[in-house]
Amino acid sequence: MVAAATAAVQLTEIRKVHTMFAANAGLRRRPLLLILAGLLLSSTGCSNSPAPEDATSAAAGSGSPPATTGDRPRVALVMKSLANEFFASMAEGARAHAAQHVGDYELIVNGIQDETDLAGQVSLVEQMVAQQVAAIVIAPADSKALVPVLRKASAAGIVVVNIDNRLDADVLREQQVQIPFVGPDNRVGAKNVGLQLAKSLQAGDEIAILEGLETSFNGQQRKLGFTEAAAESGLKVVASQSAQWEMDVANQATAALLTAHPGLKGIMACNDSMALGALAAVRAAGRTDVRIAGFDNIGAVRQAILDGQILVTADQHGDQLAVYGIETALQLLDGAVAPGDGAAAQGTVRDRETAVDVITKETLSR
Ligand code: ALL
Repeated sequence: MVAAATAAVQLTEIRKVHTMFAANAGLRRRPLLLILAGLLLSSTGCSNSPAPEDATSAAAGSGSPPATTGDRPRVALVMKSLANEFFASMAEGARAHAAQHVGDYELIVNGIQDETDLAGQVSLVEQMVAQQVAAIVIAPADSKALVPVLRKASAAGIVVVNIDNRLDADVLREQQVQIPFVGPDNRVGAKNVGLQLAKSLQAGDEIAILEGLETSFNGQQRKLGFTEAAAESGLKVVASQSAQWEMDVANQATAALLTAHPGLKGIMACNDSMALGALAAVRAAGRTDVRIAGFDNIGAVRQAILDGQILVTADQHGDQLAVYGIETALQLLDGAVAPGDGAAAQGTVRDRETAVDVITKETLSR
């Protein structure tokens, strides 16, 4: 009982810090949801936007304005959970880019509120198709489930660019749709993070992996990278389970793991939200000997690294990911190139691999 109450208090504290950093990332210390709602409402092309509370569908409308306003194409950024700071900074990056290229395109920003709301994301794409945007740049919540609706978008003449979480290659092939991918090598990124964590542990030490949504390719790749790092370093993976990218789920999972495996020495979390949830559980259990790794480099985790509470994370430059995707979309809209896959011929857009860097106390203090 006492432990559960302490855990709840610590999770609340970590949430507060998280919200503060998210607000700072989005600027002016407003609560995260308000910032996100603000982002949505201030995006142009959202004339039918509902009240800020309904941020999920704020970019959607029933009307069908043309793909271009004046001679500017409308580009829709469709993200995942807007409760995750990773996507708040992605939106900020995209908006900054749009502001610098006002004459080139008009940006519509939207996303879902819950990591597992696949139907919500499918419906956002449908709404963007109905609005006849010129391009959709999407970080899919699921690597398979989004393909059919994106094929529809593509068949409707909309340029589609996949960022962050790669769509399933087999399903794309089956559905005969070519969508370029812009994003990092998650397996390599996670392996490097895992190796860094291993440096502070000893061969034979027990670790656990907190996975993302099982149906997301980047989550699967990070799990593989962590597993490889553990194997190479002689660490024993005693558990690997999904915490669905979510802080609360990771918090409960970690509390249970600490009870089931009292000798646990490390936790490799496939994103920073889950690393923060794990940290709260570790602190609530009074454990100071459990090392934690994350992935994303969000503000609250940077602070936890500086404070010595989380050991390492990966910076996948979320604020630039959407920008690269938008640039690819604009190139395709230009008509000089066509969409293609990694092995595409000249005159097509190839996949673009983006950077992923290991972040530690040392790199942050440079
Ligand atoms: C992934 C991103 C981030 C994020 C996660 C949660 O696609 O790469 O690591 O934390 O989505 O939605």
